[in-house]
Formats: sequence, C-alpha cells, structure tokens
Amino acid sequence: MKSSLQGMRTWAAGAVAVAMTAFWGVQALAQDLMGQPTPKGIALQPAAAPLKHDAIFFHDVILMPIITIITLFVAGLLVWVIVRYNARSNPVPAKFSHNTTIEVIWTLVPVLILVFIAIFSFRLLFNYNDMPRPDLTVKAVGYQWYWGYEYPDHEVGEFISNMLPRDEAEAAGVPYLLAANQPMVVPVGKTVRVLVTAADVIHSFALPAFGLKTDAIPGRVNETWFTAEKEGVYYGQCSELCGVDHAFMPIEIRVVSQAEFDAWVASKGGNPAGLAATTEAEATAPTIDEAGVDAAAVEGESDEAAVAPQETAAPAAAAAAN
Ligand SMILES: [Cu+2]
Repeated sequence: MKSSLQGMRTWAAGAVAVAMTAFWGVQALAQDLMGQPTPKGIALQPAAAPLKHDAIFFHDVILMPIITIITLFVAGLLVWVIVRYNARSNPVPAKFSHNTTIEVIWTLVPVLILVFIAIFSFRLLFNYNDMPRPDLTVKAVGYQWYWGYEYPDHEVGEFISNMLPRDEAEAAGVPYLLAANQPMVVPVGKTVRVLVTAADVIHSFALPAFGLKTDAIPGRVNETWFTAEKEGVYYGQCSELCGVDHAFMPIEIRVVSQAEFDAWVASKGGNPAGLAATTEAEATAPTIDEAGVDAAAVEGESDEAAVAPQETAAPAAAAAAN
C-alpha cells in the first residue's frame, strides 16, 4: 500500500512534468502569426497590446498549470481507486463513510485555489477598467452586418467598413473573412479609447491580438482601450451572434506611424491636429490662442483667427475643417 502510494506520487510528478514540457514546447515551437489566427495553432494569439500580455500571463502562468495539475491529480486518484479498490483487489470494503480531516482539506484547498486565482483575475479585470489617459478616441458602431468607425477627436465622420469579398481578398493576399475594405487606422504607441455601441442588435467588438472583447449594445456605449505596440495589420471579428451574416463582419485595425496616421486622417477629410490642439488647449491655458491660430493657419485663415485670439481651439479647428 505504502509503496503503491509512493509509486503513484512519482508517476503523478512525472506526468505533470511531461505535460508541462509538452505544453510549453508546443508554444515555443509554433511561430504564431501576428494579428491573425495561425493554422493548427493551439496557443493564444501573440500579444500586441498591454491587456493581451496580461491576459496571456493569466492564462499561461496562472490558469494552465493549475488546470493541468488538478486534472492529472483527479485522473490519478481515479486510476488509483480503480486499480486498488476494485472488488477483486479489495474483497472486504471499509465500512466508514466520513473522514473529517479529509473533508476539511477538500473544502479548504479549493477555496484557497479559487482565492489565489481571484487575486490575478481581479488584477486583470482592473487593468481592463483602468484606461490610461487616451490619446485618441474611435467610435465603433456595429450594424447588421458591418462596422462603422468614427473619429470624433479628428473630425472624421463615420465611414463603413465592409468585409473584403473573397476574390478581392485572394487577389490582395489577405485573409478572407478577416480583411475589410476600410480598416480602422490608428497610430502606433498611442492609447486608443474605443467607444463601442450598436445600431440594431447586439454585436461584439473583439480583436484577439489586443485582448479586446466588448459588447456592442444598441442604446448603450461601452468603452475599451488598447495601445498597439507595433505597426501592422490586426484582425478581429464580431463575436456576438448577430444574424445571418454574423461571420462576415470582420474588424481590421491597421497600426501605422503617426505621420501615416495624420496623412490618413487628412485623406478622410479630418483634422490631423484636432486632438493635439484640443489636448494642448485643455492642458495649458496660454496655448489656447496659439492652438487656435495654428489650426486656422493650416487652412490659410490665420488673419481672421489672429484678430480673434479669444476663440478657443475647438471652434477654430471646426472652422478650419469647413
Ligand atoms: Cu455582429
């Protein structure tokens, strides 16, 4: 009995080691694609934003080892009971039905495990809620079955982002069902606040590489955020079953340099300096006039703006955009 227990322990320890090695080994071997799913990949998509790093840590370092150890432990117990206590090996069964010590243990240990998980779980949850001061805001509106994006800071009115048809996606060498004809474009390294809502039914704004998944609910504005760490194209999908074309309303976020972003905003008829002017005006009062003049000067209205220095940046910027 004693030796079989000992053997069981050794076997369990070995199995844990093998399982962990296999798990981490597969993770290390797989060269997962950035910003999109990897064929035959089993790990989470690589992180390209802080929240995803936190989520991957929670999954890989906290949850997976606990899940693996518990699964192997319970499976080991089952095997032990089957082998040791079947009718043949144990013809005279024990008659007791309770064991206070072991009941206290199997109540307390799971409680402690859950508390341990909760510490990290809440930390992750708080990270999602504690958005750093955003550098820009994008409003994402879910429709049956496409997304609309709007940049209020930059005075870019809503534009529609549809899925790229199969022939166009294949011709362009981009993933069909993930690529969009008009991506959401954001500057690299800037904190983007995404205001998420919907116009008809519930959708969900989800993008794995940034760790995003926020319900888009009609009549309600939800908020999420990300700070893209490197330039590139990142794909997500509507993740709330929303009707017959639910699978055909992808989310494509293109992360570019600040200069490219400014050029893109200008190409959309927006005001690339809109946010900078507003932020400056909010931050320090004396720069209000400067910001107003600068914004107007871009459009060659410097004379009018100069004689009306009391004007705040916002109206001047709005005038400049017209
Ligand atoms: Cu949807």
